[in-house]
Amino acid sequence: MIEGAEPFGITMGKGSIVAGCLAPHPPHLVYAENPEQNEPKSEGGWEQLRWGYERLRDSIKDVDYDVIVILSPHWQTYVGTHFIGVEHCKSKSVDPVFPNLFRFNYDLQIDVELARSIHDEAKSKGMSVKMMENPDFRVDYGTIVSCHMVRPEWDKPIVSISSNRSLSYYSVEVMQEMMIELGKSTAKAIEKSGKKCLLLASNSLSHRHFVTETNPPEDMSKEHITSHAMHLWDMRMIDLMKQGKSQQIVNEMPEFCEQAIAEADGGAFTWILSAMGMPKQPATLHGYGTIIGTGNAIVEWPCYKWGDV
Ligand code: 2X7
Ligand code: FE2
Repeated sequence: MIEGAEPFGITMGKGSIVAGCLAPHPPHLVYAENPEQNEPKSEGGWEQLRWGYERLRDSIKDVDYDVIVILSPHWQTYVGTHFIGVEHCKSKSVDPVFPNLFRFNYDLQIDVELARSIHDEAKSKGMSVKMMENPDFRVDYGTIVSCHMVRPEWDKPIVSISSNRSLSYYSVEVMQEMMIELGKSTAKAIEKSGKKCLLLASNSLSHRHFVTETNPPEDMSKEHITSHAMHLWDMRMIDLMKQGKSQQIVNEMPEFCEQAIAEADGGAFTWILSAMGMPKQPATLHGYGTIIGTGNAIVEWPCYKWGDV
C-alpha cells in the first residue's frame, strides 16, 4: 500500500464544506434560461438574478468539489427529514403552481453513501430521519432549479434533503432546533466522508407573491417587490449576511419568518448556517431580485478561503 493511503472500507476523514450558497429556486429562472431540458420556452426575463447566478458560477469555477448537498423547502416531509436513497433519478419534474413555466426532464445521480452518512449521524442524535428508496420518486422543482442554476452541466452527484416543515406543525423554535442539529450532523458526516461538498440552501427571502401572473410571465415592466416591508426585511437579512452576523440571523429568524412570510420557514437557511458553524466571515452577495413579488438573494460563503470549517 502507498504510504499514507487508507485501506479500502475505512473512512478517510477530513472532508470539508468548500462553500455554502443561498440558491433560490423560482422556476422562472430556469424558464428564462431556456435550457433544452425545460419544455416551455421564454423570451428571457429576471436578468438581475440570472446574472447573479452567472457571478456565483464564475466565483466557484476553480473550486474543486465532489458533491452538491441541498435542502429544498419543496420536498415536504411532515414525519422526519428524508434523504433520497436512489442512485439514479430520471423523470420529469413539474412545478404544481407554474406548470406553464417548468416541465423539466432531469437525469441526475445521487451520492447515496453520503446521504446515508448524514442520515445516520442525525439519527444518532435522536432526529427522526428516513432514506427515501422509492425508484419512481419525482425530485421536487426546488432541488432541480437551484442545482441547475448553480451547475447546469449536471456532472456532480447530489445529496437531496427534504424539509420537515416543523414550523408548520410545531413552532419556529422547534424548526430551528432541528435544523441546527441537522446542520451539525451534515458537517460531521461530510468531515468523516473525506469528500469536498458544496452546500445549497434552496430558498427565497421574503415570500409574499402576487396572485396573478402577467402575460407574458417574463414581462419585466410588472416585476417588483410586493411591499416596502418585504424589501426592508430582505435588505436587513442581506446586510447581516454581508457582515458575517450568522447568529443574529438565527436569532431574528422567528420575526423574519412571520413578518416576511420568509421561505426560510422550511429550515434550509438555518441548516446551512449551522453546517458552516455560524460563520462570522462576510458572505458575498452575487445578486438580488424579485420574482412574482418575492425577494431572492444569491449569496456565497466561500469557506474554502477560511481554512478548517
Ligand atoms: O418556489 C417558488 C418561490 N419560492 C418563489 C417565487 C415563485 C415561485 O416559486
Ligand atoms: Fe419556493
